[in-house]
Amino acid sequence: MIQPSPHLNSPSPQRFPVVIVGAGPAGLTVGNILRAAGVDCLVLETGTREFIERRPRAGVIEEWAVRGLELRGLAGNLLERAERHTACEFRFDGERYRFSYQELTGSHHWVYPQPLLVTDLVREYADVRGGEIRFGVRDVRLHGLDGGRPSVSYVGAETGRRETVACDFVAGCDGARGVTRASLAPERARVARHDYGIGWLALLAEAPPSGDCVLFGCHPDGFAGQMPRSPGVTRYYLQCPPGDDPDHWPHERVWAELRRRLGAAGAEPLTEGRLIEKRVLDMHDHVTEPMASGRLFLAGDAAHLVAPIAAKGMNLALHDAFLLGDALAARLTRGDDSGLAGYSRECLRRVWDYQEFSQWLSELYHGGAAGDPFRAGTTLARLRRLFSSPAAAAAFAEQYLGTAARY
Ligand code: RFL
Repeated sequence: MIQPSPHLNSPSPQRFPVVIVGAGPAGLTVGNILRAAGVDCLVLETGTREFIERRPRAGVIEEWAVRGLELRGLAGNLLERAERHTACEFRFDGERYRFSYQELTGSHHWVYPQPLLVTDLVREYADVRGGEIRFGVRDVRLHGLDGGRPSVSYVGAETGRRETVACDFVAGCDGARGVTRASLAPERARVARHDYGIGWLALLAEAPPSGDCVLFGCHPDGFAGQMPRSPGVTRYYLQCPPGDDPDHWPHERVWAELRRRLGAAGAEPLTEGRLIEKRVLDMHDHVTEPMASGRLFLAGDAAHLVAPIAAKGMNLALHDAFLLGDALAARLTRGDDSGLAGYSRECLRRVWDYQEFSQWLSELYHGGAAGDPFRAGTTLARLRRLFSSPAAAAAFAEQYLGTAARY
């Protein structure tokens, strides 16, 4: 709901052309693009700088997204430190099936932990490009989005007082649990939802990866995955009931299940390590359409959540941010409105494509464990087809890497 105009009790009301709510990959990328174009903006973030620089999440970044960051001067550390991945491996029916997508397409994935990317983006925004950012803010509210004079108010971390900032545009980049999405007029925005009815136990292990690539175990007892993050830290996933309690998964049980579900003839034994993160994620998606209303533009998880099944969420957040940053800069420096007018439509094409791929992939991962012999049969056929049909392999590679010529 749009809040009524607040009582202006900030000592010195301030003005920025753009207020960005949320300092995740989406918000910080928009901020960096605006600063590079000489546009002033303010980022408001509920967490502390230390918190956002450490929060573990994504790792897989697609090549087009890395090139987009590079084009905007934001990929220096990433290009130096990220790992290049050229293949993934499926394990099913007790066998290993390597899928060498680089051999097939010439394209690859990058693996760079999200906290490192966020650290790079904050440093560039605040310390290099002189962007303004306020951490630890509370109770952010948006006002007057439908008129020509919107504003954002929040309770400041140090002052404990409500501050108000006038602006021309608000970028809602505050993630899936943020507040900006709720400010879209309900009669103008539709939220489409999908619930997979599946949980994943998301784990981070203090251990080097077991093998040189991403592993997908499609097992009758449930999916298991391994995603290398860095030489000393590896992410694992185990399918579990939605809403399961992570305490049901002590160290021994986790490693026994991972060994079983990722086991295959000739596979290296898993390298075990201390579990430094253990949480249950319920797999669901949602998409808000359109992603804009009045002076508010949503980007990233604030607009669309895609379950981490296909490792797409941060990639979509970056895609939105490139479009929104460029569109706002064009509007504010040249009066060119075309980017903002087409923003939502342009983002949603890739968003829906990635949502559809996640659904397709979900059946590949989970169909064999659904307890339904018919689904187990079709899932096995789908898996085998990837390794017997060059056309199916090429289609999978294109979606996995996000390399379609058009969305
Ligand atoms: P973020 O990263 O959630 O950032 C939002 C920021 O907004 C702040 N915030 C607020 N600030 C001000 N006022 C409020 N009211 C606020 N409410 C929240 C938050 O503190 C935060 O700093 O959203 P953004 O920028 O849209 O980025 C999205 C990505 O973080 C997300 O899609 C990915 O992490 C998803 N994801 C993956 N994506 C990939 O592309 N590749 C992957 O390999 C991948 N792996 C993953 C993932 C997500 C995971 N989890 C935890 C759901 C693995 C996991 C386990």
